[in-house]
Amino acid sequence: MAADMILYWSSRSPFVRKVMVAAHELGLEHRIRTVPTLVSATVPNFEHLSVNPLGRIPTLVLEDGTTLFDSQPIIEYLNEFSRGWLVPPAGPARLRAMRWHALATGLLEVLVAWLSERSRAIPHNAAIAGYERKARATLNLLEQEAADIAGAPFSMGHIAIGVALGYLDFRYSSLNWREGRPKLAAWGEVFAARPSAKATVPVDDRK
Ligand SMILES: N[C@@H](CCC(=O)N[C@@H](CS)C(=O)NCC(=O)O)C(=O)O
Repeated sequence: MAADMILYWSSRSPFVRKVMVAAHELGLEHRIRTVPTLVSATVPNFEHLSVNPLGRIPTLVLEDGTTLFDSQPIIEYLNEFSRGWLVPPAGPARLRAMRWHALATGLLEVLVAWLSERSRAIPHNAAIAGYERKARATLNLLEQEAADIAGAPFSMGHIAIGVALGYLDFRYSSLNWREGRPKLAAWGEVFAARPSAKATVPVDDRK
């Protein structure tokens, strides 16, 4: 089947991974051509800026040329495009999925900001302590809710949580996030065993 969407992509980006997990879950991975794209908050990628003025990935370009920015609307589009089941249409199920999605995507934002701070020549220690505090507090809340997470139908909220846990293993192994969080750790294993998760494991190559 010919690819009819273009995804500006990196094997390291957790936000891109959210989109790729959704694409695999929905059976859309063959409809998307991935374009390896190097982005950075400090070094401009002028070619990519002409596609997305924010200079960010993921960026999805549809067949009619429409450009979508940000992992959430991209996943919502893919779900609608395929009449999928990752975004509950209404009611408490939707609220729960969106709430978990926002919580775990917020955790990813904290982790990415933390990574950038710790790679500075002179890191701001108070900022690093703040990121660690927020990351640990969010993980504690996810542990409290782990039984509900495990029991609820798989949704975009689950994708964000699973990707955040995978990103912790990828970049923050020293945080030992599983310690004291057995229920979340067990759910993390279940997520990691899904074919969509196995097909999208982060890799630290150039892009
Ligand atoms: N809210 C965005 C965040 C995307 C994001 O921050 N992506 C990073 C890569 S992991 C990026 O493009 N960084 C380059 C920059 O911010 O200039 C989403 O969910 O897609």
